[in-house]
Amino acid sequence: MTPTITAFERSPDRGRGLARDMRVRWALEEVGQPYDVRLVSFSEMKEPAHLALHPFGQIPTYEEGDLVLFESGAIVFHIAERHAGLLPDDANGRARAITWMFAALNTVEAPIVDRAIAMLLERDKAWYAERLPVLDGRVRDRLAELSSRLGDSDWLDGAFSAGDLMMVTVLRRLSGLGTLEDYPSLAAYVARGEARPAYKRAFDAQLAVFTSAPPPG
Ligand code: GTB
Repeated sequence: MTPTITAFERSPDRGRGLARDMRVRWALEEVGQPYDVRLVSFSEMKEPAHLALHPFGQIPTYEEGDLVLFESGAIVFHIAERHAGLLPDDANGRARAITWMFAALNTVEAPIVDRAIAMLLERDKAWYAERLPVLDGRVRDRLAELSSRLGDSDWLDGAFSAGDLMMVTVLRRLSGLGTLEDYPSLAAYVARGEARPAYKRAFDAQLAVFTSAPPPG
């Protein structure tokens, strides 16, 4: 059965692949599972039909027959569990790859999002100039630790896994901010992810949504 995912009708990132449908598209491409995409506007996301799929009125969602999922981490995990190619066969390797998925979402993405939200929504606050370096420091602490663990390896734990897929998409949230460039091994790690054929197919598909969309209004 062909799954259907949801994505922004018009992503604020203008097709840079930073929204969270990108990680789901990439996972589906890695395992060779065709998928359909239903595009939703910001207002549609808050309507009952979409809220029935996603309690928080967000993208991405995933529908496959009777199964409806939300949360990009849960969706990628589901795809990785049902198909070969994103999780190792041995139980311990599998558990470690899943650990890296959680680390990407809970430990690395959280401070990156905190900083992004501050930069987007809190610039006019009196305390912004003091708070930003604190948030930036938390991001950089995680990047230094991750870089140290990655060392000279291509991927976080042996062969490429769903853990790397998640970590690369999380680190890509830093694109264009000049932060990742201070951690050359992580910049190279992200570039290795972006060079994968499945990544490129997923990226092109989400970019096509933006480039083929009519101008707003
Ligand atoms: N924890 C959830 C998950 O992992 O699936 C979070 C889902 C989420 O944040 N979805 C966002 C959304 O639907 C889109 S991805 N937002 C609309 C809303 O909440 O009303 C976050 C995102 C949005 C835009 C950019 N960008 O423009 O660069 C990057 C990331």
